[in-house]
Amino acid sequence: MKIKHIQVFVCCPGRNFVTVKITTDSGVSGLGDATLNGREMAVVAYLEEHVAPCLVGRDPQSIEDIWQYLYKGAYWRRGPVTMAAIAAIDMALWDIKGKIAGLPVYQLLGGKSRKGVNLYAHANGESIEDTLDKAAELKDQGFKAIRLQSAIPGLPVTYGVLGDKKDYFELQGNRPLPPEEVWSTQKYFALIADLFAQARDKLGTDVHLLHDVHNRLTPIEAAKLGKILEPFDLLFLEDPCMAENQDSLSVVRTHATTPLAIGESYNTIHDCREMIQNRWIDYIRTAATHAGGITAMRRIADFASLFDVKTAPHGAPDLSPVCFAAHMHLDIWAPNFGIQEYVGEGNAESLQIFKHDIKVKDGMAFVGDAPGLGIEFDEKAAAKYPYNRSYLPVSRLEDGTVWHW
Ligand code: KDG
Ligand code: MG
Repeated sequence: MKIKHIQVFVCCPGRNFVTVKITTDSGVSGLGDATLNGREMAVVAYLEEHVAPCLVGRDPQSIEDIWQYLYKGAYWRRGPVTMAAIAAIDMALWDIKGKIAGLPVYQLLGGKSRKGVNLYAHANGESIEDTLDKAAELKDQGFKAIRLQSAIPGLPVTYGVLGDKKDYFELQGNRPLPPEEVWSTQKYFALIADLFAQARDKLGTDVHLLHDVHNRLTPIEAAKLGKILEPFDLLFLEDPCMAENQDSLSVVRTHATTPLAIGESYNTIHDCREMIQNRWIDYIRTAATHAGGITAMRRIADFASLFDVKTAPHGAPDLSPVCFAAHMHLDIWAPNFGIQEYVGEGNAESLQIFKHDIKVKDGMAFVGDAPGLGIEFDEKAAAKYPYNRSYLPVSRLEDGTVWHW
């Protein structure tokens, strides 16, 4: 069997998604997600110009060899563009292998380690009250883990809260240039303990609470936050500080027992190796699309398991349903799986394009038994929603200094 052709589709059913389809000479095809929010077309060019021509004619079953060929062979290793391209090819090859074997991908990984995949949902509100009303609704729907984000009084827009957007699946910053947002650590600290104190009062102790800081704090501020939140028993605190220096997390660790999660923007095992082997984190949040596909995620999960670190894959609305399907197979297999981020099944436009057999009930997802990844892509429906250039926002402090978004 040989790879016959590789196509790259870009569609925008609310969010931009880059989808790779590999077709073999026997007619079997596979899908991969290559979406890199705000830099989509760089990955498209990388795939079309530099990857696809090298793969036509190769054996699609040699997943590991193709992964190594693209990673080591290019000389230029790592980075979000390269790794999103490798990831999409890798996912599509696992999809093909499953279809050839007549097995869902989780069976190829080693089978199920659990009956379903625990999810955490998002409660985002314009005030503490609004956030907690939404959290109570999610709890009633059966979610046992909820991420809380609340607008910060005195700031026009807050990360994780809708602000001027209609819904979560709408483009962020659908404007000619990146929107700019203002950040104040002081105003954030004035709100955050109250959010979690009131959450425990209203929601009780039988629900897991989570929170994403989105890299806004310095290491010592993050340590202070971890300590302040200890009484509210979070499942995890995500991205408390930017950890380009991985040992930033050791500062947080020294002062607080609030569990830490990081990794949604990391591209390889090397980006998180030190923080895993030093046990500076509790959950690794790499995504199949941004960290090199199923092959790389399996390696990260196995490495993390040696140090009691659990997996908690990124599940934002800017990862396509193809990535979510790949995560389902990894999550149901990984012996050290922790929890999966879940923002809903997507909008009506996206559901026309991506058809899958994943069922969500009582805060848990159940992966189907279709061979491969269990996801289909409707090319005609996708063509109705062309690419729409958009950017992630840029953050500035109140004095105008550019800050971490
Ligand atoms: O593209 C960036 C988003 O995916 C990110 O801001 C979402 O932090 C995020 C999360 O935890 O879902
Ligand atoms: Mg995050």
